[in-house]
Amino acid sequence: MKVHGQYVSVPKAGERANGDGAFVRIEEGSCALFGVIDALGHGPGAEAVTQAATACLESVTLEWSLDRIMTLLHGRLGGTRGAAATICLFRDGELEACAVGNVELRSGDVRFPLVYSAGILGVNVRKFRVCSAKLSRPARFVAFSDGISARASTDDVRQLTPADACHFIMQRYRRDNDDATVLVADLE
Ligand SMILES: [Mn+2]
Repeated sequence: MKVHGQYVSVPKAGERANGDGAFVRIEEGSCALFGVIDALGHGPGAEAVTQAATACLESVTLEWSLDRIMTLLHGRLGGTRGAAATICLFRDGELEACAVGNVELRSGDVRFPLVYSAGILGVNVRKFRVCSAKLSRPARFVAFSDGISARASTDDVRQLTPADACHFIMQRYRRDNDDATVLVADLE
């Protein structure tokens, strides 16, 4: 199994700080953790929350369950304004995903009925809902924050590399009144 992931993240028009963020961690043995984070609001305060979330996710061991990773992240963001995030853990041919708030996750290749967890990371999440799918063939996943229109389609970018797909979606579907992030991960 191999993982290839790319993302693009930009602040809202006229803003230098970015309250959105994304990361892709790939470890030997074909294990990967990746996701998109959208802190509440925008500007420097939101950017600080997203940076704290990314730092937490960059340092966590990938031997943990996704539920445990989300619980740690929730604790780390305690006392902040909070964030929405969709985080994915790919291990042994199986993808697990957990979405708190409205960061979308889509795949045109496998049925992946994501159930969103209610609440705000760092503020109030009662239960993390983790969805999983065994991948028996290559699959592409696209995650994006609400700075990207929900009309964005994974079909449009089927033939593009992950980097080109990110740029295409950003150009065509970005709403410039919010920070915007798109991440494309090919799992094969
Ligand atoms: Mn947003």
